[in-house]
Amino acid sequence: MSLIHTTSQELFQRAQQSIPGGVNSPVRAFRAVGGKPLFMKSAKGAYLYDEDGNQYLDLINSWGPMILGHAHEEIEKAVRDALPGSLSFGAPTRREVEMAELIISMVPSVEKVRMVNSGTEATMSAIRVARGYTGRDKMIKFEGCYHGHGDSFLIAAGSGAITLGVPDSPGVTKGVANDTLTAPYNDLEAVQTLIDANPAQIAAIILEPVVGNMGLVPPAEGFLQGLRDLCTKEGIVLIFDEVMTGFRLAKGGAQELYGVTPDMTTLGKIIGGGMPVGAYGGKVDIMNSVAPAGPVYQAGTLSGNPIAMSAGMAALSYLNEHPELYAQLQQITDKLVNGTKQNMQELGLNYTINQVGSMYSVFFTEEPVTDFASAKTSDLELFGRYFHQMLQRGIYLAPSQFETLFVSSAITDDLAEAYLAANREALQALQA
Ligand code: KE4
Repeated sequence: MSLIHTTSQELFQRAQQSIPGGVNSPVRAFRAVGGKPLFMKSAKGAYLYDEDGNQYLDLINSWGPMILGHAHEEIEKAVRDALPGSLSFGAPTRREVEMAELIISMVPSVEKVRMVNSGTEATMSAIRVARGYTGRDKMIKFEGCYHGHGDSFLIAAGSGAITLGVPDSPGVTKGVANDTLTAPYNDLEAVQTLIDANPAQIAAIILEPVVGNMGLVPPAEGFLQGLRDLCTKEGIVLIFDEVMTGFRLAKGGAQELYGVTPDMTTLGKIIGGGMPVGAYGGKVDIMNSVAPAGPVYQAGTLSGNPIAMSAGMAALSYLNEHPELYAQLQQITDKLVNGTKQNMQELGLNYTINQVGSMYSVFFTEEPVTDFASAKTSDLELFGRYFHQMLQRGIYLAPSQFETLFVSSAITDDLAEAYLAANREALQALQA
């Protein structure tokens, strides 16, 4: 079934004349999988519709935010109801207080929280606060983890950076890079070695408590608690970057799921219900160092924007009031993963699949994938062919081996069956 993509191709041709690479975020350009990106026109529930009228079952969901599916009535109503009050004031509003109180009630580590406009702003700000609070300069991140495009993080970065082969981006100065130390994910010994080599110099350790940006990699048994203990002992600020996992793996994110409480948490994606929202929060004594309460400066014209708060409040309130949704997401994702494993077994294939809750990745390698090095043993050419075989069958996957899939509550059992039928045909086509 070859879908017609004429309009998308025309738009992509035009876009490349006015936007770098024709996209406003690199991973959307399909560079890692070949072919040309599709331009989406609308979406509803589990489906995306492109400019040529093709329908796709969506397994990206805007890279996480659309956990309730697209155009959810309660989120759209909240935005419609907020519109007549104008779009932005640049002054404090009631909704921001309500949003902060709701986040604090849902996320165990957050005692105070500051709203920003993206996950990148959240992580950039959190690191500055940790450095200001401790008076230390260095930070530890993990190879393959992605924390947005802030300079400090574009060292051994995952997601689009590794997808495009620039895990250490040009433009990041040596001075900045010198203050970012890296260790393999799941390697506590490597972290201890870095701490021993930099005594009393490390302000923070930041990580994805469940990694989505090298493909899906769960924390090894004891890894999160081990980091927690090390940070407590050394006076290092432990930051969980829950931009992906927050409100997705549980109401309280990965920190609730694994029972390990960081000192600070960064949030994004779901928090905005599809609108541009990020946030960072944590212990009161750390957050009270943030201006104007304290000396660490951070600001934003549209931070706490009333329309974005309305969408975010509707999304978080729905999740807070429907905790049964997480069991539903677990069940449908188990069906997708177990069905894929069964398809592979019947076809004599033995690729690795990692899953936590409603996030999962199929790695085109037979090795266990526990860190960046093992994720990179995947056959990227084969992944690209699989991606297009699924796309031709109306299944929209992340266009990179180094990304995770995000399941929405709009994916029902019958849609999972359709996905698995396409998956079987796509895997068979790879063998032809
Ligand atoms: P944004 O600045 O893109 O809102 O958030 C940055 C960020 C921070 N932390 C984590 C754990 C993240 O996954 C992200 C962004 N995730 C990517 C997907 N891998 C966004 C998609 C894109 O770059 O277009």
